[in-house]
Amino acid sequence: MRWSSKAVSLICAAGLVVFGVVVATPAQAAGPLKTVAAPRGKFIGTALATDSLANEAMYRTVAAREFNQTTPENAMKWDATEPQDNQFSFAGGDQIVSFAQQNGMTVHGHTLVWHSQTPGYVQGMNATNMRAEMQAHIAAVVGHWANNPTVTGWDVVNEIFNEDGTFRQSFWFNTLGQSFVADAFRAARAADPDAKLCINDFNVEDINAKSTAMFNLVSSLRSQGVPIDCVGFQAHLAIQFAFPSTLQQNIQRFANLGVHVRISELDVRMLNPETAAKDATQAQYYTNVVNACLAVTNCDGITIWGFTDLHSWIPGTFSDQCCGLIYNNSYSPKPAYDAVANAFGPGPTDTTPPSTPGTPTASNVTATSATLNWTASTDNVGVTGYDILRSTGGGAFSQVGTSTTNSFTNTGLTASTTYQFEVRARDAAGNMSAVSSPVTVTTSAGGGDTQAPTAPSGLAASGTTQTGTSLAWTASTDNVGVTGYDILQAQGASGGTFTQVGTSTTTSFAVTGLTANTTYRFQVRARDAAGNVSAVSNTAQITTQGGGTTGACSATPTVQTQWGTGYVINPLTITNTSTSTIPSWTVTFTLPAGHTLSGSWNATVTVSGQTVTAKSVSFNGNLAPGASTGTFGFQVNRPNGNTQMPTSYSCATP
Ligand code: 9MR
Repeated sequence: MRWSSKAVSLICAAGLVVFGVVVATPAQAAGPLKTVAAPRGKFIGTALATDSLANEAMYRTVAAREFNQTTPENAMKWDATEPQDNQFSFAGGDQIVSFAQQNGMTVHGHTLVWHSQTPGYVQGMNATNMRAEMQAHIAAVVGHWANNPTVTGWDVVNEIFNEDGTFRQSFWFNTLGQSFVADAFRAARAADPDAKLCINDFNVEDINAKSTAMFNLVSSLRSQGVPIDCVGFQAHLAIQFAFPSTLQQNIQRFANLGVHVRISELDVRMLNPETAAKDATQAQYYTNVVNACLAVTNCDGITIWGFTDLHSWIPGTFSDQCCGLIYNNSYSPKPAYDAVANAFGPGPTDTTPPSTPGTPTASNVTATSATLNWTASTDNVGVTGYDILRSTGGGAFSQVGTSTTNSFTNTGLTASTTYQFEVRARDAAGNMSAVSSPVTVTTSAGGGDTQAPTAPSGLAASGTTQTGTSLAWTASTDNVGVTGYDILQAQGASGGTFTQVGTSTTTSFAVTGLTANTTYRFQVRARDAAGNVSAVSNTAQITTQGGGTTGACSATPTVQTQWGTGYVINPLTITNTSTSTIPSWTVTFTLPAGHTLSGSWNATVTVSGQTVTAKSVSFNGNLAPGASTGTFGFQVNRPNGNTQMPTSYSCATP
């Protein structure tokens, strides 16, 4: 039911008086929410609190009926999981995970590294100890649920930015610098290679300085090979502030980086008292959020930060505000409930299961792991993923993992042991296919191969631009097979340390994110199926091209991503090269023939022929001497395969 003004007045007439507030009691819309969200390929979740789950039957009933995803509101935070150093307590998290498991919900872990709710023993450490403490905490907490397929992902770092896009001066940042972010993601990946690893923040719903800082960080971390898979937009909204009108555009630009996005903590608060009119505005905000997520393929779903106004963080934090959720204090659905249900649905419930996946084939079988591949199944509303089932030595099959592709690597196997694997598919409406025929796999003997691959040779760089270069080398050989290569990078013509910036399963790699006019050296090394690593190859050296400098400022492009018919330059870094503050800047550059601008952010842009002119906006024009802004970027369409890049960058003031 749409919450029309007519309906509002009818319902107000029949309203209930609860705690002195007139609260509407709409007829229940098409639901439950998970039934209307699933066919659209989105999850709909709620934050859950352990005490309410333990004490209130109604809370359990509604949560189980409506949602197919949950994020523990507090139970997996540091103060709950490791209140004293090395004393772990997983009871609260386990309680939520088992409720989720019983009710077909996935669990998103929240949160590993945060400035809040972290005990004092961590905050006072020196850098060496704090880094080790963080890594050990992540290993233990992520490791605890790593083999539980119900726990599908984690908020690895939470709320690391200030509103102006600078790093929050938390004890993490003040002690470790921004390196803690990459270190945290690497530790989480090591603890659970299958978990989706997210960065999460608030006030990043619109395209603004903070969300752009997050965008730049995610893009730079990914170009360095840091394992970051997803971005959470908390969406703690309030009707006294305008709806973030660029939400869809904003989450789309992140999705374009290849990450998944999620609305992670949605609520829409209002100033006291709650009224029917405010509830209607709130409902519209909920509609808008669902529509934005529906419009972006890589938006996986929405977690509401609780569901009943009876239990919400809002009144405790804002004493003059309330009522941000979709059920009222007495568990009656509010207009916001209808808004969510109607935005997702209603639609006929799909009952057709996906076709049975093909029999898996096994490859890369080692003493401890095997990779399975199978022919994808098909489905009328779309296959959303696969369950992988395993039997040991002819015993019963049980689920050992899930995959959203038609491939899966099972690790932690025992040497010289025979297993059987089957797969089944799930569709967007939750229907399950029949299981495939089994494949039999016998792991190799332990101790195994210790012979390293030969060192790769003939490493050469070509196509060097201001921000990147293409590496290619001659394959190495190995007795049990080369599985991939590590790419190592050092800055300067000599000295420095080689660090790994990526991996490749082919004999080439595109390096991105380099600084203009800078010398780099590269090496590669090979890995084999048993985990042996070769010696490094010869060293290839390059110097990136210079950026454009004119007068008081310079403009240096970074090619963030490119595909056959387009590319994104982000950021185009503007630096004040003069000795006095500049109030604003204007950059011009030339697009190659046939290239057209298809989007830009955080500058006022005009195009004349192939010449693009971009002028700073209110928050990124003012630059102190030597200061830079990395907020402006743009996207270009090009004829397929034409790899030319814009030229003639020049920067002027004002
Ligand atoms: O809802 C949570 C509340 O119960 C806790 O007391 C509070 C502690 O800081 O955290 C609340 O959840 C926050 C979440 O973990 C991170 N984003 C903001 C949320 C609301 O404050």
